[in-house]
Amino acid sequence: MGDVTGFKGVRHLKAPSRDAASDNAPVAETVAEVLARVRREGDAAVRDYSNRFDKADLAAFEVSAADRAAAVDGLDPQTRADTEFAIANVRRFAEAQFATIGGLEDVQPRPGVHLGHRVIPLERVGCYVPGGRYPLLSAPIMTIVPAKVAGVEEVIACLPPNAHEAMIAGCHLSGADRIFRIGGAQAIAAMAFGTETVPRVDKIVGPGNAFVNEAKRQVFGPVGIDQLAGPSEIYILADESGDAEMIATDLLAQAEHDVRTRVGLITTDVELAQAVLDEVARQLASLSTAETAGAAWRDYGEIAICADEAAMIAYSDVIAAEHLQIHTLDPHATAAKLRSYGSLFIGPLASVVYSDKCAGTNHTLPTMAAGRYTGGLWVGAYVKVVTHQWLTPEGVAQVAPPAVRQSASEGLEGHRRAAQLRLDRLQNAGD
Ligand code: HSO
Ligand code: ZN
Repeated sequence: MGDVTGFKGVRHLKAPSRDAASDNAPVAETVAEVLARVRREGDAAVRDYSNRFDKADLAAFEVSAADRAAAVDGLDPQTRADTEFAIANVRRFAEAQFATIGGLEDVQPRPGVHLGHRVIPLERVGCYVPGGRYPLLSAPIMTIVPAKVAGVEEVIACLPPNAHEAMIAGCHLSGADRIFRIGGAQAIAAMAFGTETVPRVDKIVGPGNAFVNEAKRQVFGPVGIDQLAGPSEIYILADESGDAEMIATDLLAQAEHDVRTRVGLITTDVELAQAVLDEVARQLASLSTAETAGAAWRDYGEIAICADEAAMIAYSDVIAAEHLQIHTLDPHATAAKLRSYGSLFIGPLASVVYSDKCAGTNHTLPTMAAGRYTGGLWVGAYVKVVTHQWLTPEGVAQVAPPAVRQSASEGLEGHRRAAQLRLDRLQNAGD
């Protein structure tokens, strides 16, 4: 066991053998081509790419009201009830979060200088709903429900043509205004530029494969995006109170997503580290998704042993895992010391799987250390906070003279004139 990280107080029982960030597929060129063609040719290009990439030959991209109803009818009653349970929880939490985002009416940094801000929902948002090997029924809920809570007028959902029917039901029950069977980079292009049938949106949210991600990166600017989603991640911080079976189970629960899932244990307890290593191997033997989970564990699995809690926290903050579980004697005290993560799971009863599915916090979270500068998708991502001001003559008397001087010293004569003009007008009016 060497100090592979070079991180003080941290050594590895198992180090990852690959670096997720450097594994980017060479997709940029293909994506640029798709974007340019959809922009130029609209629906015709979308149709062509759907044929080519998704083997889909659809008469219409948009899911009709009848097809939406059929998809919902096709859900078995328990799945429908579980979906509605999840929607209700995500909505309640989003509503409570929304209540914390307030307008600001009248702040006066100086007499007569009135400043404020307004919270304005985006007009039209596009939610990309991934297909993937397993239909994640909670995926449409996490992007569509908070958009509606924020007051977005029109929420568009795009999902691959071959996506499971239940995903269409999920989009409908979550409140999508329009649903299109379009996937991949062509979906991002259609929503970013607009086509004959797909309206142009103001912001695109939701995770997807490497092509979707790259497409979001390339369209960003004229259209907003939430974040770039990498493969899922779970890290667990544990001391001697950690339960090896539970920790291994939770690690493998996310490892089964993708062969590039990053999973790790950061612990102060050497015996627990060894027990988790053994337990992962034992559980993999009977896990039906072991091919994926095992590969992820082999390449990206990590068990780091820390000299003390401070080293554990410092190391965890550098990793900034998408999901971070805390299994320590005083998990709330540990939680209070952390500052970089996507979402936190405090104590052994809080498992990532509950939040993945239905607890109510959003499961669209920052990966690849983006947790150092952002949290996950939330209702606040669907609004703009925009400022305004108005001035009285007293306010002009306050701000004009410094603005005149600053403009003059910067050599900006036009600015100086505009700043001076109001002073002159007020002066003349007073004469
Ligand atoms: N862990 C995934 C979300 C998910 N997993 C949904 C299962 N269902 C990304 O946070
Ligand atoms: Zn998951």
